[in-house]
Amino acid sequence: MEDVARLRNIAIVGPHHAGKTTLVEALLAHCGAIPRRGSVRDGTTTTDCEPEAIDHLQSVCCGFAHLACGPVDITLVDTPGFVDFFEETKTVLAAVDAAVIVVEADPSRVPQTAQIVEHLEMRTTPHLFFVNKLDRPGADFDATLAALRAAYGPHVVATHVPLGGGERFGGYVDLTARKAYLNDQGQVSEIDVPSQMQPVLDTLRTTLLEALADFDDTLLEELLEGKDPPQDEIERDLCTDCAHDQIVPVLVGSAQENVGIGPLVDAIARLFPSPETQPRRDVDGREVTPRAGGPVVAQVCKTINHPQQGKLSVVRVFTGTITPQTTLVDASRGGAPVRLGGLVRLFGKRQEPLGAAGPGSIVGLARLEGVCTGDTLSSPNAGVLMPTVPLAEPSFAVAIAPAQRLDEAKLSQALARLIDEDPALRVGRAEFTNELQLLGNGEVHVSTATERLARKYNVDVKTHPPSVAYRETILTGTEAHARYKHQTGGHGQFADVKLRFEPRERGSGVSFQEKIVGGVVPRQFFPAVEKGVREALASGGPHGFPVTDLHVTLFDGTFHAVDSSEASFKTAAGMAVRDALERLGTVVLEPLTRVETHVPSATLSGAVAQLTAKRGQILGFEPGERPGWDRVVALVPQAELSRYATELRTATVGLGTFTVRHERFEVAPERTAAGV
Ligand SMILES: Nc1nc2c(ncn2[C@@H]2O[C@H](COP(=O)(O)OP(=O)(O)OP(=O)(O)O)[C@@H](O)[C@H]2O)c(=O)[nH]1
Ligand SMILES: [Mg+2]
Repeated sequence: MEDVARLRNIAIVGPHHAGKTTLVEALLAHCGAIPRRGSVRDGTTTTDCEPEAIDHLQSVCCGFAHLACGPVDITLVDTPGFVDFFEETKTVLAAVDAAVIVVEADPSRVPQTAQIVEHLEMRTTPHLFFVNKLDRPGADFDATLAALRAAYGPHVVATHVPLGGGERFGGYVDLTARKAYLNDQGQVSEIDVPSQMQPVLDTLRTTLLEALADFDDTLLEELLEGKDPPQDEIERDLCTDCAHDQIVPVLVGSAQENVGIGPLVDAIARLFPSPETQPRRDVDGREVTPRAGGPVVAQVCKTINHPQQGKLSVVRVFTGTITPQTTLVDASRGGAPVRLGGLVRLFGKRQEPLGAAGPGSIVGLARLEGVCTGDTLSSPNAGVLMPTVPLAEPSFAVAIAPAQRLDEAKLSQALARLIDEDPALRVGRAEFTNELQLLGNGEVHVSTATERLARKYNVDVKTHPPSVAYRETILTGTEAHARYKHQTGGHGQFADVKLRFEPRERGSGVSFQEKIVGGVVPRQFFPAVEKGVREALASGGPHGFPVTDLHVTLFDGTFHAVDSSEASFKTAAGMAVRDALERLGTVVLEPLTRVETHVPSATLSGAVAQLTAKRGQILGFEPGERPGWDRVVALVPQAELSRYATELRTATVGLGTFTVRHERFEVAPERTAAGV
């Protein structure tokens, strides 16, 4: 079992395509954890092991790997960068102690780091930036650094700078040690700092020292006296400040070309804290300190359902030591006992059996049925519950049905397993249409889930955009008379009704009343008439949609002492309804949705234009939750919103979010009504 001080639990985070999976591969190869690096393009990386990731050349869930490097044992969590998968990343961040944010050497990509940085800052998780892809033509380190500092403040400081850039990118300069390293085909050699770079390096080094001096008075005095502080003092400050999330170092490199990997390993080992100094708090605010002995407290940060190997719950052990024999309970489910089916360490898709997992470790627990992501597992009576990460409401839905009708039960089982693995997905019945829907955080999230359904659980499904719950109504009133008379051998059937139809206000539904005088229709048939009316309206008007917002009165009729029955009155009522609707004609009502959209102010006009183009009616503007953000409230026809999650992202560099709520039904414009 490792000593807790040796452990580093690091998430590799950052925007889509920044090079995270490639960087993990480079780190593993650098430290000898894998003999040869794989590539994203060939689908041979350690952490993109799910077929859906390989097919789409992008990570679709978190992947785990570990490496031993000198004095430290590092667990790396490769996270998916695509915004749809952010909820998964959020959950796993609760299990790590620090994060490397990978960002391309392109200032226009910096805004895409906002969500993750905000989350790390909220959790005060120590982090650093790794400016990647410096080998690419057009790579611009200076502008990227400036954009990072502009976005996140002066405590974001370069500790390394590239030697050249683009095609001439050849290595890096370590600003604290004032040493330059040339990278030639993976061979690193120290060279003299190029003299033409000296002025820039001096400026950047001063910026670094000044930032450190904000937290160290001795250093501040030395700087004021014009002294050059000794390197060990700089290093010490950097370690303390980074571990306390006060300073955010910026490192440089190319994951693909293996440049800057050594300094990154070094930074992870030296600047980032071990679990020893990162105690967590339980839901009551009590500190959970990592100790090898004593009761176990662990929390599930991810669930993996493997068709063959079964279920695996990935946990972060906060305190205590788990062995395959340890007795654990699920504290989040009333202390239900759980049976450990094995203890493993994850390396991509490989599972390595473990004898014990001490405090601070991230390990897999096999076959824990009934245990979900977020659950606290502990020794019995530990009395500790860890806080869970609240997940965002889904923003995208598809209607889902099995391709084969007989697979209905199989589908609902498979959906349950799918949600077990990815709690950001939901399954529900749509309001008004009662359609079965799969909901997630975007089109890609949901389509990845349906691909997984087919592959892992062998259920082929049909999906389509959610049906829009159109309705019909009448705009004027009328009366209708229907007589139902049928003679079949013995008993006949007879019923005669006169119904009055009047429009009602929007949203009021259907109401029914009888105004029969003199018993021309006996009381016992009133419910049958009402049932006939309601069923006929619900089964659809001339356009085929349920008819609503009207008042129906039974005001006259006749009956036959022998032949009248409830069934015949119900039939007659239905006939009267159809006759009235045919004669009156109906208008189509469409559901209007209240949309609250939250966007960076710079993208506001685009977001508003988009809503207006969707026949949206802007209700108002409010300042956003963060500075530089705005909220727009609009009323938009539901029919226009099926791809809004994707379209809004396009209009807001991937940052916009929204919530929706059904507001009311309104008469659809003729063009829309004709098209449905
Ligand atoms: N030129 C260059 N290309 C790189 C570098 N790092 C990654 N790439 C390429 O960029 C693409 C995306 O790399 P990934 O490692 O999949 O990026 P990612 O951040 O894991 O992407 P997601 O998981 O989808 O968010 C791949 O084609 C890589 O080969 C780099 O340093 N230089
Ligand atoms: Mg990836």
